[in-house]
Amino acid sequence: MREFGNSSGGNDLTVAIIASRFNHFIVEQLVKGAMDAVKRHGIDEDRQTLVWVPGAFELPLMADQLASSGRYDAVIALGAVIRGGTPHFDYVAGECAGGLGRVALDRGIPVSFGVLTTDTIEQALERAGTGEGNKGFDAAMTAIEMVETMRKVADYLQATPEP
Ligand code: INI
Repeated sequence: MREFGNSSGGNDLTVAIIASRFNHFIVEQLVKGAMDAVKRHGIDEDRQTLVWVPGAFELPLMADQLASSGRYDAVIALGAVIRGGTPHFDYVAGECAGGLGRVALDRGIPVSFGVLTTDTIEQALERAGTGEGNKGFDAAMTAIEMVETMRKVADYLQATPEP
């Protein structure tokens, strides 16, 4: 039995963080969390790029531009879509999630979904706290883990003949 995906290391990653300015006071906490995770992995600052876009709806297009450049191992997308009693929520959140997923599949690199989708500002703040309770931190950890695991699986597939 072969197992992949149970370790992390690797500080040779190049990552892009994209963040939406909408609900900036929440998203800036997610950015801090993501940068904390990236730093804990020992990824140098010159291997990190941070790009701000107007809202969560714009995240997929920016993710696609960065992912298609071939310069990044992963993209970490951060935002906060808060329902606030408007149907706009469903359109923005749906397009954002679907678009980011499509970029990952089209471009073949991890694009992690660090976009809060909540009913209230309070719920969003709870998920943008320090340390463990920060979805930006989680999204960055997920992206890093996926790069590491995809590399290992690629190495394995290349080195091993089909049975
Ligand atoms: N963008 C967000 O990131 N969060 C929201 O909660 C939000 N709401 O509620 O409308 C939001 N709207 C803006 C949207 O992302 C686009 O920037 C805008 O529609 C222009 O394309």
